[in-house]
Amino acid sequence: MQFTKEYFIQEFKKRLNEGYAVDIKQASNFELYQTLASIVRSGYNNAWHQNIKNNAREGNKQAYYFSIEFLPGRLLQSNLLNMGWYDTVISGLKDLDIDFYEVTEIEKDMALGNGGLGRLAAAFMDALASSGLPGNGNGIRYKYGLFKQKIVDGYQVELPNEWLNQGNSWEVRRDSKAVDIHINATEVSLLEKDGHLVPVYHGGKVIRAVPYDVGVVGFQNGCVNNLRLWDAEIPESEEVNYRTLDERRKIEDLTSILYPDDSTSEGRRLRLLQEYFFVSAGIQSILKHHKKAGHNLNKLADYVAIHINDTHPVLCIPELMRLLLDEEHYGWDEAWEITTQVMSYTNHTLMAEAMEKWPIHYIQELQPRIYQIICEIERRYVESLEKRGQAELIPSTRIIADNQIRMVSLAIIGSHSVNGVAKLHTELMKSQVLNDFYRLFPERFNNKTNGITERRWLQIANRELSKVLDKTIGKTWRYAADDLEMLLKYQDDEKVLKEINHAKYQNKVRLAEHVKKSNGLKISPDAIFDVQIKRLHEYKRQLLNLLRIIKLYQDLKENPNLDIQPRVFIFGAKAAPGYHEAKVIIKCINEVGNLINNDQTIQDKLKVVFIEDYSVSLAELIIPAADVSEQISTATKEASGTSNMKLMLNGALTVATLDGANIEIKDQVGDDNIFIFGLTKDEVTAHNQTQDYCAWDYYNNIPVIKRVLDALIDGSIPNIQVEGRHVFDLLTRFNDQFFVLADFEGYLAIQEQVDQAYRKPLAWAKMSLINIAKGGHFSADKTVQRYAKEIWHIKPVVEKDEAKYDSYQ
Ligand code: B1H
Repeated sequence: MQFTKEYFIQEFKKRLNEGYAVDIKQASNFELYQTLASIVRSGYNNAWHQNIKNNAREGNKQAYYFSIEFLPGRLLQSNLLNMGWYDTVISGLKDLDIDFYEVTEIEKDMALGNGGLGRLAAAFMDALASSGLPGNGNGIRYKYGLFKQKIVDGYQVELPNEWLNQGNSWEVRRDSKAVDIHINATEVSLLEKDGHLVPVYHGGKVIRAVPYDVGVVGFQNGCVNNLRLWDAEIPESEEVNYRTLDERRKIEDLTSILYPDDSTSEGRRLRLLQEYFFVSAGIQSILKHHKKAGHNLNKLADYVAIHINDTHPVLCIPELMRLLLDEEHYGWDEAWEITTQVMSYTNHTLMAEAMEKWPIHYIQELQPRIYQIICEIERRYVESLEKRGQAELIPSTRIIADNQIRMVSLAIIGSHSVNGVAKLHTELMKSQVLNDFYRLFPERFNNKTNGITERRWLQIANRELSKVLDKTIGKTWRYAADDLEMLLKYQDDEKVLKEINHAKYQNKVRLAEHVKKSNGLKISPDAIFDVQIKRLHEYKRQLLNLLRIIKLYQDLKENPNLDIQPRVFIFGAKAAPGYHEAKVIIKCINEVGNLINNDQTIQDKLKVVFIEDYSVSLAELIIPAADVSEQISTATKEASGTSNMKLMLNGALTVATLDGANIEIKDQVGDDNIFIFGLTKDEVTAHNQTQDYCAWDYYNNIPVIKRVLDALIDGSIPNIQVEGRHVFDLLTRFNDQFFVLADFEGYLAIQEQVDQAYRKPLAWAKMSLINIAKGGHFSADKTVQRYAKEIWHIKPVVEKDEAKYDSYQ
């Protein structure tokens, strides 16, 4: 049946009445939302079911993306868009006098991730389905998403994010697919069974992993893939072993929180258990499926590609080995061959402190058999290097060292592909941090620059600009992101440039309304909206931005008539709960904001807005309103960045260091349409090698730096006695690990250019247009298509066929 507006209205009324016994006038937004979601689900369920059946019947090779984080945000609008129902539903609801956008606000963000890494995993889910590729996600169904951030007296306060309280409309619990996981055995012994020696686990406990599946709807192609998130439960047969509430709670806790407190050994053990839990559940489930389809495990790599997203799921490697050896009775060599053919790994960071290492005894306690297998992988690896005459590479690349398991080593040794997430990152991986591995296995290393879900960031988030695009270049860009380049023809067309500026202005008005409500602060859409939105981390250098704000404020205090373009500095950032320095920086941003925002003498030329509880949904509001995108990490530190891509696609101009994917953005838009400054990777590397950097020299010799830093400690910014001193010390006594002071003057100079450029609205709009036009380059569709072709060797199984979602019952 064709999904028409009339049909939708009739169905909507019927379901609302059946579900809630109310009519439209009485219904709450929650009831309206649930009703709408149920119609959407019914619209894709059949395609979902068919897709699973087809893949099994045709024996299509499938990718499984294992990630400890998935950060999809809200799904209602993107499902509607992907199904091709968006306009019909909006118009139907309008006829019913319902405000669609108000209804969408009810949905809680699915925030099962911290930042870029989790968002990338969600983008890849969407892109796989939208490319008709058979790809599944495998992760954890956390009861609490990423913490809810409140700012109290300028400090970050973390509150639980109970996103599941009102249920999740998009998930389906699949009891029949549950699997059991054995942990904490105290001993493993070998027993003969059916002519094989099999390990028998003594002691320990069994946990049941129950999957909740979320349908991932492809963009107007009828392809619905599966995102499988696991929850932990106590199996009925084991109930007597969990007698106290405390023991039961331990199991519930397993999937409660996204990032358990890693300052205690209990928290760290819990995190490791989470890693093993979703890995074991996922791999068991894949093998079951494979065997049920009647395939031989010898041929696993013809049907299955398993992707390890950062090292968190690396236990995939020993777990698959365990199942092949112990349950399927393969010999080591054959099992290893299968495992390495199936596994591939993405590295997302080269920061030493983020490289996972686990104490041996944690893994031993978790599962002694897994530890045995890791030891054997290590033993054979060391032996093979000795045989190859490359013993000198053993210490730096071996898996077990200093009583710790190095997860990166395990990942690289057990995979056939290792990729970085931007060209520079891959180059640094090969030439510096993982160079010894690169010398051993050059063929494994490759680059896959990140991408973004352009449909969400443009079609859904920026309807104003989308309308301008439709009018100017037609609608093909909605399907093929590269067609945005057609816009280049209009770079000197005054009418189009004005329309682009106007769209931006309307988005700024919308954001200003939000800021008025949330922060009680009036900001003018005529000012430059200068945006830095990302996790708070010293290497991302929110501090560099803040120091410049202080500098501008000092200049204005000296000369209130200073001719600068009014600017609103907008921050959105969460700090990891245990990351003290990051929290100190948040406090400083807020107090500098308080001082500036309440000072009448500077005539509203500066405002500082810290938008609390930054999320995917807030990003959808902020990004379309941004004029300037701050991408100012210390060169070599940001593996890729993805907000840089979202912001350029929405016409913001980037102020950037030559780091991560900023470099590729520059290559796309050209030097004239981006503002580059700062130390290069070679300069940073040289400072690190020679240890010649002296932050005190900058403080003592450069008056503008001294003046700004002194403001942190001389009481001129109220309420940061402790925090101001802390930041001052980080930048001086602790020698400014991220070269903030070295880059400060370059940053001031480039921002002066931004100030000048903004004064010429048409020239600015032209640069903005070029950024939008080139934004299509960073579509996640293209990125996953490269993974599909070059790493996973999977092929599209669904061709574009919009009609499929219309088989609506
Ligand atoms: C990225 C992480 C990360 N890199 C450890 N590494 C985590 C590491 O909970 N943990 O233990 C969580 C996250 N996240 C980001 O990945 C990079 O910093 C970005 O530059 C990159 O764009 C993003 C996606 O590749």
